[in-house]
Amino acid sequence: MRMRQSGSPARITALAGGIGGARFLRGLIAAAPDAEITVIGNTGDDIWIHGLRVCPDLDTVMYTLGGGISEERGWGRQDETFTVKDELAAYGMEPSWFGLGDRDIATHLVRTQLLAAGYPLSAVTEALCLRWAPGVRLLPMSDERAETHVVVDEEGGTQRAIHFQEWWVRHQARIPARAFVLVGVDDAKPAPGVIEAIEGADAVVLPPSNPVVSIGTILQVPGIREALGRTPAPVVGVSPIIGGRPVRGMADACLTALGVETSAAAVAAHYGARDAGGVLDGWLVDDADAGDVDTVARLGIACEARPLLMSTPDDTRAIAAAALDLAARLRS
Ligand code: FO1
Repeated sequence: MRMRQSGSPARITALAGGIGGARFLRGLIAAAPDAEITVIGNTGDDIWIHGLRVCPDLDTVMYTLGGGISEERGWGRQDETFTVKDELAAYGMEPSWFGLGDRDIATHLVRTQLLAAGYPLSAVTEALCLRWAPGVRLLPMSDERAETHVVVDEEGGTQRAIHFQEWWVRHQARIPARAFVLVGVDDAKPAPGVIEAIEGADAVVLPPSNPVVSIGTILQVPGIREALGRTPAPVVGVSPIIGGRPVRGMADACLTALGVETSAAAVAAHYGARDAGGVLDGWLVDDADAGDVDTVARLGIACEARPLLMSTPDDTRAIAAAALDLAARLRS
């Protein structure tokens, strides 16, 4: 593995979803300040709202690392107002359940205009990042549209698919998901630079993002799972489940929909060991799940227990450093 003087890997690639993933990335930058970090962002949450293209997970990474995030919400901008949202509601415009902030709308106006001008999402994301300078290269998983829809029960025993955002925001994931469908994924390709970032990395990290609708979505883009299977870089993940519960968000509702137990070991098994056709070489679990270490190790995944709560920036840096340390030991 190419290492910098500071001992951190030279090139790190991370697959990231929204809030938990973005917070972890702040720690990753602190743990490897002179590494080149590429983030492959989930775009399955993307949605057209009032004629604007909204990319929640790309924006959460960009705002969080760029210093513009609303810390209390974990999404959207700090110092935000919702005047336009209220005006749209006054006209009776739906959906009214999705909160577009006034500052945030500027991002979507820029993105929508650049997309309309014919620029691919990867170029648009690069342009938006010129302002925010997140300190990483942020790539969408694909330039093609692939949106997560959720199959839910309807009255009368039929089922229908609703956009992920409607399930997540309007229904707070409280109606059971029968399946997740990534609409358009068959025609989606990895965005430019994505495969190279995986194959050319010295370490690949899976942050504690939602393993189903964030990391799992990225792994569905044709070519990405295969690239993870063949990269010489060790692939180390951080469990998003601590003590049988997700730290935030509704990963449990997502895992249940797939019939996967909400546990650190079950998520590792769900990702699979690389030498068994999966994607993981290493897996960090919280001390609360130290009892899972042997189970995970028997899957062929190196597993270590340590505190995983990202309570402070220094805690987060230490978690990221532990992931990089495990990767370095797996590589040597
Ligand atoms: N999440 C909510 O719970 N309520 C909202 O009204 C909401 C609006 C919103 C607007 C822009 C954006 O980028 C994200 C937004 N989110 C909202 C969060 C979003 O649903 C999730 O962050 C991701 O899709 C899942 O990671």
